[in-house]
Amino acid sequence: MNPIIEKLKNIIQEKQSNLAVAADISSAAEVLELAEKIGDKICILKTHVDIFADFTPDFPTKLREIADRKNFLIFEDRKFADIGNTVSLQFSSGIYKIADWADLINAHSIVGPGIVDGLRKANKNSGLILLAQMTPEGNLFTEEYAMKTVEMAKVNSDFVVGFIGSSDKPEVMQKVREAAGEELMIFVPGIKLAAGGDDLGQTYNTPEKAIQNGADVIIVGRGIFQADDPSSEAEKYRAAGWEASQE
Ligand code: 5BU
Repeated sequence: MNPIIEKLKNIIQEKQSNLAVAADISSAAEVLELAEKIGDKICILKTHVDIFADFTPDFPTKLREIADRKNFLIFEDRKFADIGNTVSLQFSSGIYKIADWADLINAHSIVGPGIVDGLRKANKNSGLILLAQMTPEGNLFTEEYAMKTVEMAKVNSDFVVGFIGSSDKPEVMQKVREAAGEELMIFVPGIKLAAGGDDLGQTYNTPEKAIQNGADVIIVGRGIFQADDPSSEAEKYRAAGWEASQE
């Protein structure tokens, strides 16, 4: 088992928070400000570092300092999707050097187990999340694909920590939950207190629904960082996610 799983489960219990915030802001400086504001409420801060206009190599160092002080993990949502050799380079090299700082990363299983091996080759201390499902309308993920992804995770459980799941096909997520066993975790984006969608195909479900379907961690982006007061909004999602998990 990847030790990141135990670390994350401890954070969730200690902070009574299964909330991950997706900081999809195009300024690294603003992401650091957001992390200071909401850091006490979350178990994970999820980044897309390739959207920053102002990325510098000290961003991960600064975010790490906040993460350690406020006790949350950093998840770089890079969604690797290439041959093993290429993803190994994308993970370790370039401007971002994700392997040096991300606690969690994710990858598409569509390319086969070589992607897991390629990422493992460059891995230092990260845990890998495989995409068993996605949230957008009209996505091509099927039940068979999700279950094969679970199999791929199980034979790589030294490195893989769990799955991205989606409430848009709740029956599939429930099957993933059953097949995943106790250790592997399910991370679910597409969460808002008011269900619905956006104008680009995103689908939203409530924290309660995601947790009922088997989510261990709920991922909320615009619902929190676009609020007038992200900190009090994060507290609402933290409470909703935690209370649902206790039922
Ligand atoms: P939102 O603002 O709460 O819609 O942001 C959702 C985040 O989760 C965003 O960073 C997406 O890249 C991410 N995401 C998703 O929405 N759906 C998926 O299936 C996966 C990731 Br995988």
